[in-house]
Amino acid sequence: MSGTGIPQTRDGRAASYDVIIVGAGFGGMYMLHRLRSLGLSARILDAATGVGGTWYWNRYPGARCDVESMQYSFSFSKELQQEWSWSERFAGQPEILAYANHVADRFDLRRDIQLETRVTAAHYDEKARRWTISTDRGETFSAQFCVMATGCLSTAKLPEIEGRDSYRGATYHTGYWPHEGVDFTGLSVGVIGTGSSAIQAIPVMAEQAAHLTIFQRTPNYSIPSRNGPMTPDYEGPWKSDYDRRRAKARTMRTGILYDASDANFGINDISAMAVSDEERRRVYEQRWATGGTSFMAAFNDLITNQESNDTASEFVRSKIREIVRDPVTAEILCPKDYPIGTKRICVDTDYFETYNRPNVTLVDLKATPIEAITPKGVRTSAGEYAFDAIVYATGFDAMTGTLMNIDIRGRDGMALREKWAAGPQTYLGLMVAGLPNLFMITGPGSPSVLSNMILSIEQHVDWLIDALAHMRASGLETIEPTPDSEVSWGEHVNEAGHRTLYVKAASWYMGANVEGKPRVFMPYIGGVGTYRQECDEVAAKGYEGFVLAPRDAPAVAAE
Ligand code: NA7
Repeated sequence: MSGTGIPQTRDGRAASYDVIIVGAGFGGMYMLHRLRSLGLSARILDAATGVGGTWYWNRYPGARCDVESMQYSFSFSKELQQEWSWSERFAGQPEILAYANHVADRFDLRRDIQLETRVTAAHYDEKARRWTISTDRGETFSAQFCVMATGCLSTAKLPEIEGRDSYRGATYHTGYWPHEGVDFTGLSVGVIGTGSSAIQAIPVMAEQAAHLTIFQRTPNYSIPSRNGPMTPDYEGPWKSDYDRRRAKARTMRTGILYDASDANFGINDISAMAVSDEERRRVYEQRWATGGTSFMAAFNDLITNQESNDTASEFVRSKIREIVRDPVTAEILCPKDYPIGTKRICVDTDYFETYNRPNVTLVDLKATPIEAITPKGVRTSAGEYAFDAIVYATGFDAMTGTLMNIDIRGRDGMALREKWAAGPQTYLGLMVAGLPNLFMITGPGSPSVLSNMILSIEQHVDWLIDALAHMRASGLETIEPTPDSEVSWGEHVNEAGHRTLYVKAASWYMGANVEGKPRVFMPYIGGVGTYRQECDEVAAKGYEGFVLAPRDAPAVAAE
């Protein structure tokens, strides 16, 4: 407390705000920017030493976005999108982090961002109708609103393997990569995991390390990115047609235009089973040659029809067998027990080709499981492998992990950890019943990880800003979903998931990569365009499904 009696933080600033935002990634920064236009006081808290969120942490070699740079970027400022130039079709992590820093400077955001501060708790004070937010620095902040811009893949996960801490060499997790980089020259390195992060890192690491041994539990489908330098011919039409293209992208299922010059924007709106074998193969070959996630838009039923999906899965397997020279290795790399696209499809540069290198070995953990990490390396049922370093590319406690790590307590002391014990429950992925005035950006129950994240961030923030503006104009103090609206939204999200093949895979979308985590399909697969309409309709109907209470309302919201 200061001498004036106003609570202050360690840098002597006020500790009381209209809004506390947790997270200085793209979601938190855009929220802060928009809040300023409403005249609300706000502060971002983030554990990192810099802005950028996921792009701050994920610095592993080869880290790259799988959405094209012209689209994985903010649309809210015409000046920003015109003045920024991307150097590649798919930007690498350093460039995306530079962009995040540019955004922080260009919009003068840093003065309201407090770094090196991890939020540990957020408790709702029903009497004051405010949130008390505590940090690992021993500070407490008070705010009317709390915005969790905490990202979907921000809690890295180490595997629970016996002896993990006994290893004497260096260990790294792709999601917490050292900022100074790692030089693997001349080293023998083990990599555990073959998800997106590993698939990007392995080709780069293999060029440096003396020997790379990859431990694969589940093979992944991966499509070549065909990444390359940005050319004026590509950038020009985007920049001169940005408004129309962005507007169109907002209506798409994933928020991405796969081919902006195509009348149907790269979506082939026909079933894979409605064409001949030759035509199907031609389409897949063409998508393979173009590269990127547009492969999954080759036909309109690849994620809903098993028979159609089988044709795409088999095509990718045929490509793996073509590329990888050793037939035994090729077979181990071929995914066979889940439909393509139902674990996040990977996008790579020379991933399968890397297995043709003499300094790369693949270990099939299905045949020879890991028994332990030893002081020297990794022991499988077939023997021990000694390494100078082990890289864990073992993923994240996705979508809910970061929120569950914060002690969030709402009305009547209700703990989010308990409420979500059987899986996340939200209304629109934006709010939780019992947590008034606490918002999530791209929370579970919204399209989030199934979409172009920056586009979805903008949609959530814009919706929230409209809601806050409405509340201010109408003298309203709190907003909170009703339990009924939360239940029916949950059913809608679940039904949408079960209409697809996604539920057939043991993916992090389903919580399957974390022991004991409930198996629930967490993102909303109704599509970005549909979801936007649903959110807009809710707002147009006076925030249907929410209770909005005026300043002098009794402390407990009525339904
Ligand atoms: P992922 O996609 O969750 O991949 C993690 C990988 O680690 C995956 O291959 C796992 O195999 C493997 N894994 C996890 N635990 C173990 C143990 N105990 N033993 C062996 N292998 C293990 O994480 P990423 O970081 O690659 O990508 C996450 C997202 O970030 C990605 O989708 C993009 O959106 C960006 P499993 O499949 O579980 O058998």
